[in-house]
Amino acid sequence: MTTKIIHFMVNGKLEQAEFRADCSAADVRDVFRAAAEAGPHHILKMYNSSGSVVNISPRLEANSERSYYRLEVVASDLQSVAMPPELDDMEYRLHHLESKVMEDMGKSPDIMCELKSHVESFKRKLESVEHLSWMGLFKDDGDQQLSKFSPKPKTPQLSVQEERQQVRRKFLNMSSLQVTEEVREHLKTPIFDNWQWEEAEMLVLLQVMYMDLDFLTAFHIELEVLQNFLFEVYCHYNNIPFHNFQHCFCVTQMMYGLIWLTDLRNKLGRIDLFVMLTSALCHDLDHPGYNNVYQINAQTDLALRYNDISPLENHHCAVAFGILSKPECNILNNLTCEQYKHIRGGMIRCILATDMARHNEILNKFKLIQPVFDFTNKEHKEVLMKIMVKVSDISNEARPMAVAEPWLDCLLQEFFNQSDTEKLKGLPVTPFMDRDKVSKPSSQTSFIRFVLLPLFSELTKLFPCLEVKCHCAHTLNRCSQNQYVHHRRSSLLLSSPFAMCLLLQSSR
Ligand code: LUO
Ligand code: ZN
Repeated sequence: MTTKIIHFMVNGKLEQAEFRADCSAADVRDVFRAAAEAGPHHILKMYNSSGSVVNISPRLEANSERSYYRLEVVASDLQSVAMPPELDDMEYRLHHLESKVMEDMGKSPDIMCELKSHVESFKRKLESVEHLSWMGLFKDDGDQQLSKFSPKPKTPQLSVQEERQQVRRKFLNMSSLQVTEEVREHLKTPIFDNWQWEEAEMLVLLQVMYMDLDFLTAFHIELEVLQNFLFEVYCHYNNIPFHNFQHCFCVTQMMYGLIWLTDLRNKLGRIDLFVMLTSALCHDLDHPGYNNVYQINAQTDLALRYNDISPLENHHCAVAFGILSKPECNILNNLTCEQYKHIRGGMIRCILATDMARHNEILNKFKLIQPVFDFTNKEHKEVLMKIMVKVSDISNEARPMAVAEPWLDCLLQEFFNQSDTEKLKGLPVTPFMDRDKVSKPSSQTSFIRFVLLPLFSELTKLFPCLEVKCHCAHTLNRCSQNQYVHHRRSSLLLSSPFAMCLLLQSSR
């Protein structure tokens, strides 16, 4: 039986589907609906490589990976999704009551607005089937996949400000409750799945990290000030595909896991742990979604202000200290001058070190000192802290497949946004950002082989506990590009919950 291969892009991912000659129109539609993770009420549209709409049917022309179709979910006729009757009644009663009150008082009192926003948020909850899970009830991974690729759809009727206030209210309400021991332990492992958690829950977990490392007692930080600081950091990350608050949380959580995994609490002073965790938290503040190469080529305000020297990383650090300059957010308020200078210097060094243009400079320094590493040597500790923040920053690939995969799509989406803009403005386009040039498996395989593995294997020489008996790692060299995805899926075998699930070469 002859079959036909269709290559298409959906949610930032290049997919392919195979159809037999005799398959029905409904079969074809179901395959594409599933690939787009579209619900029964979504409308699908397919565009060919020249951008015109084509019909989704068995007569769809076969194509190649280069001339892929683009599959989009263009709308969801949610109005046809019947709300539970009691909710409709509630809305009706509310509307009727409001019109009555309007007659008497000539305006709807605040309580009415409050009630209205409660009904709206309850409605959204129903639609999005979210439920509280952080009290140890893990959300199952099944069909409640959050839409990972596009930035979180903001609720249209709530402004950004109102949305943030809602997150703040949820955060403060939940933060007084106890997190279970199971969640606390899970938080220290690299298999933590950020996709299962809402932003308000992440803020609670960040607070748990600061408390579990005893930073509040050690540095006389009032809980309310820490909460204001964490919420302000949340507000200063932008709603872009990759460098958003979720990325900040992942990097901070990986740093937290590494601190426990490498037993750094007994090798570095608590103040240096505080510098690393807070640097991770702040390292991409107010990222615009366009990297340094773009900033410099487009001669943006940031490039101008920082003379083309790591404009983004300088900005991230400046925004962090801008937040800390607000008394209600200043977690450094009760420190000695000595401590403040140490922390400020450490955060500046660590955040500036996340500029990937300096990757080799920093890694080579670490390679030099690693064989004779001395935990009492100031310079040695400073290099190690930079390495730890760098590792946390780019280690999505060290997480389980289901967690790492969506991050690569988010990253490519941000890179494609940038290269599209560069093409429009006639600016140079970075090859691995060009949607017409990049192939996911090959760019990722080379990133792992040339960037991530050398970094991790050097760190593992200092912390052997990071070594994982992953029998497949060395076969990474052998696997050809297009087997990358299949191979990686099979090779992330956790030897133990606390081992880094890394593709480490048996570098002995
Ligand atoms: C490395 C990097 C730089 C900027 C923004 C994101 C990233 N990350 C990644 N890049 N972070 C995680 C990952 C990842 O898993 N894959 C990639 N892959 C490609 C795009 C890549 O190779 N990026 C890259 C590599 C080296 C470099 O400077 C030495 C800059 C970007
Ligand atoms: Zn980052």
